[in-house]
Amino acid sequence: MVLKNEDGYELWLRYNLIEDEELLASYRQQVTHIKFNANTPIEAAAQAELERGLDGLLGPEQDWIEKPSLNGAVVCGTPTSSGFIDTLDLKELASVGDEGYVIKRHKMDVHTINVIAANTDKGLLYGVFAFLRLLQTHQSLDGLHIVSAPKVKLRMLNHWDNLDGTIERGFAGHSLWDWHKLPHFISPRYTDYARACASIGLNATVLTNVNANALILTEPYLHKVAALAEVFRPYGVQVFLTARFSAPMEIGGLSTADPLDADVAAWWKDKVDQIYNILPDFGGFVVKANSEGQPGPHDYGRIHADGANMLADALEPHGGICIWRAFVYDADVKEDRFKQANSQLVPQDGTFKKNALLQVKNGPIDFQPREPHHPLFGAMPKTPLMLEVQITQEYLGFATHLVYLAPLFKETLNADTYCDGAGSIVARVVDGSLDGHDMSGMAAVTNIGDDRNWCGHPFAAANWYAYGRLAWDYELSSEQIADEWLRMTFSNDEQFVKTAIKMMIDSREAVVKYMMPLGLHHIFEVGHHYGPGPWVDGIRPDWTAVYYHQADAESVGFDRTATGSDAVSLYNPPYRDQLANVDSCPENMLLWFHHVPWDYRMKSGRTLWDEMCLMYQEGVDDVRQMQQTWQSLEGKIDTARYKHVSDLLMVQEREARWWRDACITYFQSFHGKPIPDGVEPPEHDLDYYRSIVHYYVPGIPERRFGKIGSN
Ligand code: GCW
Repeated sequence: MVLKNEDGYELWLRYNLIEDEELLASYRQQVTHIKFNANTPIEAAAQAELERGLDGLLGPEQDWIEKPSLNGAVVCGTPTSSGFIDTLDLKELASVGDEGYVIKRHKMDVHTINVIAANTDKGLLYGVFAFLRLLQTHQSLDGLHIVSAPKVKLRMLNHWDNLDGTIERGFAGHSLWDWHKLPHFISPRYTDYARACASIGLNATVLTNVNANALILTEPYLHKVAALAEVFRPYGVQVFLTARFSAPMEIGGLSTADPLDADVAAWWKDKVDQIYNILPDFGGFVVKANSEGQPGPHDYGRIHADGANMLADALEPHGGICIWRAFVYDADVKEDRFKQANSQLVPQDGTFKKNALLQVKNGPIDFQPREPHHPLFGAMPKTPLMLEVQITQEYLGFATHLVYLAPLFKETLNADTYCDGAGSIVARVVDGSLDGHDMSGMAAVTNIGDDRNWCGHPFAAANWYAYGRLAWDYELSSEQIADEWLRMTFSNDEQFVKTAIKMMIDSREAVVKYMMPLGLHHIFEVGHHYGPGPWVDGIRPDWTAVYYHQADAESVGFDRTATGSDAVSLYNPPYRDQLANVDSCPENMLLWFHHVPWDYRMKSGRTLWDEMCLMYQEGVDDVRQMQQTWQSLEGKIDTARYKHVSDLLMVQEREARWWRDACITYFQSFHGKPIPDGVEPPEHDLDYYRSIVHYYVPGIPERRFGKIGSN
């Protein structure tokens, strides 16, 4: 059977007629019509989605609304919107809060009814998408009884989108937000964006880059923002904006942005009042301050909390929140960059207003292929800490490499901070349960652009999907999430799903091996970050590669034990002691914490040098395995998307060799040791790799390109 080519626009919300005749007949017998008393815009959106989904999946000939009997009905409602739901007296509703839902098959006399119940319209919206997901993934409805509620309150996307339409670290085209035509032209993509977000439980979006542009806070842009918010509102997606700390000077005419200056505080209060006049359900601000050249309170001898609290005070009367990024480090400070966020922020624990949260990256440096969990998690019990992860693959192969990130996200979520004994995992810091915080949140830097398939690589949308599913329930496994996404995006063919899941799971370790094995980190090309650059030096040390690997003729790696920067002391025992001891430090983190001789004996018995070379080779071989796996699936999905992935895997294999050869020749130049058997010899010499220059790499807006020394 020739499958119709698809362009990926529908993402995982493909409601194609179920091909399995038997299953289709069974579903049609179990699901015959809808009873949904939609009173609010969100309920209307939910009802429309349910009709759209059932029409697509079970066939358009059904008249989904008009049926007198309850048998086979999908009854959607809250106890107040539906008398029937009220009579069910569902005890589980007490545990699902404002956004959760209950889905069950309810037997009443000879009838069997499909119930989607919630306490609010948002819960119904999420319940409808969850119900449709069951059909999309061919789940049995027999004995159905799902009770689900989000573990984290704020489930947010961060768009590093600039007002000129470029996207910082974006590799899937230009920004979705057509600021020039807004507010009068509303692209249909905005609705599909909101549907996709709601389908995975995302409830907040930050439209603008954290390297912020104050213009977004001016009235013309606020009306443009309000037009987007109007589209997102029926899908429960709340709008936030990035606030440029120097805005009072740039658009307010003030001579200072000092947070302790009364005129500055008054300016922000007036500005926030103006925003809420235009956008009554505005979420609040996300702020990058005193980091990588962004303005902030330090410019006035103030501390982070002074800045965050000034904005929090302005937002508080409107119920808004201030999210202050903990991605702070200073070129003029000689301290190990790994430690600087803790040095700056831990002393301020407990001084932030109750409507201020800190947004903390998964690791202490910067979204590397593998990082230890950020030591701030567990170090600031009095402050709600949001987790920030990166979906866009700035350091993981752009939109060219197939890298499934759920295992990376879960590595951090499951990391034990030991701050309150064993089991004090990052996820429990983030969901607020460990320290009793009411506010909780996760944020992800999106990979979304205006490419037709939204994320560039046909598999990149899996990371948007995985982030949403984990922000709702971080206990979901990477495998289960991949299973859902593959079935909804491509096919329910069991062989395809099982095989592709393994390829996705393996892709996470593969990229670490062919880019930065054994704890190597931050060895990418300067500026655009595309490709290897272990030789990068000569600019501010913490933006070079040599600062992080510290290779010489004898040894390699960053000593972060007591004999070095002592960054390990930021962690709690037993993790701290495990890391500090070279023999117990996990080998995949070795060079994060130790400066070891090239002849150091690894657990395999091989020297570090031989192990590193073999790891690089293994990474290349892993990509070749992905190519073979994908070839075995030809014909299982449409030709267009099959070929798109095949072609990109060829690039990924070539670039994996590029990373391997550039790094091996570079590190070999220090000690001249032979490359071990089993590792393909580099195709060129070091000078060749160092001479490679790329122009107009995506993700670096023009204004930053070529300014060597930009990070
Ligand atoms: O990952 C780095 C990127 C910058 C980014 C910065 C941040 C938005 O190279 O492009 O700036 O982190 O997280 O603020």
